[in-house]
Amino acid sequence: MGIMVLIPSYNVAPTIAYVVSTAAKGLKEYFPDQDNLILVSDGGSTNGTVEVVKSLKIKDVEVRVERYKGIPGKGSAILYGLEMAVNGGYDAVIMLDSDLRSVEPWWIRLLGEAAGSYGLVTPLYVRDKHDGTITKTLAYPTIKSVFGADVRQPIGGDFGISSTLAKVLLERKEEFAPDVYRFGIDFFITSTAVAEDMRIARADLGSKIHSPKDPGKHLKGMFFDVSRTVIRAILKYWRKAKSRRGVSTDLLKWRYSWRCPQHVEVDIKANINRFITEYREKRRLLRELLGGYTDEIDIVVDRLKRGLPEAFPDDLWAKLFFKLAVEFRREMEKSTEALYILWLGKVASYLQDSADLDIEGAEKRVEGIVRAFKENLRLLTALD
Ligand SMILES: Nc1nc2c(ncn2[C@@H]2O[C@H](COP(=O)(O)OP(=O)(O)OP(=O)(O)O)[C@@H](O)[C@H]2O)c(=O)[nH]1
Ligand SMILES: [Mg+2]
Repeated sequence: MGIMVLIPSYNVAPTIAYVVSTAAKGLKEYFPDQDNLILVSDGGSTNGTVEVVKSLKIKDVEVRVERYKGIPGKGSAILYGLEMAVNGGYDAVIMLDSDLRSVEPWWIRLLGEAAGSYGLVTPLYVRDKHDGTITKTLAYPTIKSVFGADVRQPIGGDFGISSTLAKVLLERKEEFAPDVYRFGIDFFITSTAVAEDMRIARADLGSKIHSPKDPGKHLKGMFFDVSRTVIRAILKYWRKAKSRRGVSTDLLKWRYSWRCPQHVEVDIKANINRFITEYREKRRLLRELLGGYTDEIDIVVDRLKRGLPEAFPDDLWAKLFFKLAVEFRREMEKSTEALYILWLGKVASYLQDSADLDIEGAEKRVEGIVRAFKENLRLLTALD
């Protein structure tokens, strides 16, 4: 059959034409003589996105733009496309973000390996030390420690999904609702592929250059979607994941890749103050859920104020996260609210520590978080 390139879009008129035409080039060059399709799955854009796609004159590859129904969000757009791909008999689905500037035709070649040897191809990018803070502190440490899979970008967005995985995802999506319809979709995909024993690859895509966002403004909603999905995946897949530790992932490379991470500017002081303010407001909630740990969190606040290194120790972060993951079964709303506040503190501490580090140095800090997660896995035996 062929490959479907699936592009979720919402108000991306300035960037969508480039992504669609690059995907078309990649399909024509690397997967010729097949019935390929580019599906733009739009969430009701009001800035002319749909009109831009319709105006493109692309030859030899079918391009469609459709409006999905249901809960607004990236996940709804993706699940709509997966359903169409399964019904249409496509061999694989390649997801591409619609705000990408750095996508190249050969990305299609590497991600398209999901039509052959792999259940899931995940992206691997060089990212700024300040970028991807949900990945660094939560998604990556979890996939590497709890699931034992070395997938550095488990929520990277640009995936290659085999038809076998697509079917499993559609069967299981409701168990991850409602966050799976929003930004929980990526971790749902990765954790399900690992739990189902699929072969996983990492594709070295170079750099991800896309529309910048103000982390302070946009990350809160995304954090709730992703963190709840990470916890749901731990609760659902804990037993399978335990027996799956040590899943190896192949590295797929192209002849070249661009290494120019997109710069992300952060205001460290503002991050610290935000955490302290939120913590003071919600201290009672944290005491209720985490009991004696509030004394240790008070020390974190003090160390952050004084600009001391490792103000929020990795070990404490891992313990608190696992405790809240277990608590999630009883108190979902409260435990994610508490986790959000603690995460603000962990990010502030990470930003302070990595201020003078280069990307490699910061990467070592991230591996420290992974180690702490591994050392505290016993806290999850409460789920046995
Ligand atoms: N259809 C649809 N697409 C969406 C929606 N929200 C986001 N998207 C698309 O999902 C993709 C990823 O969204 P972004 O907002 O770029 O998020 P991101 O790049 O993963 O996140 P950051 O790394 O924080 O910038 C883009 O293609 C968006 O256009 C939505 O509500 N509906
Ligand atoms: Mg983006």
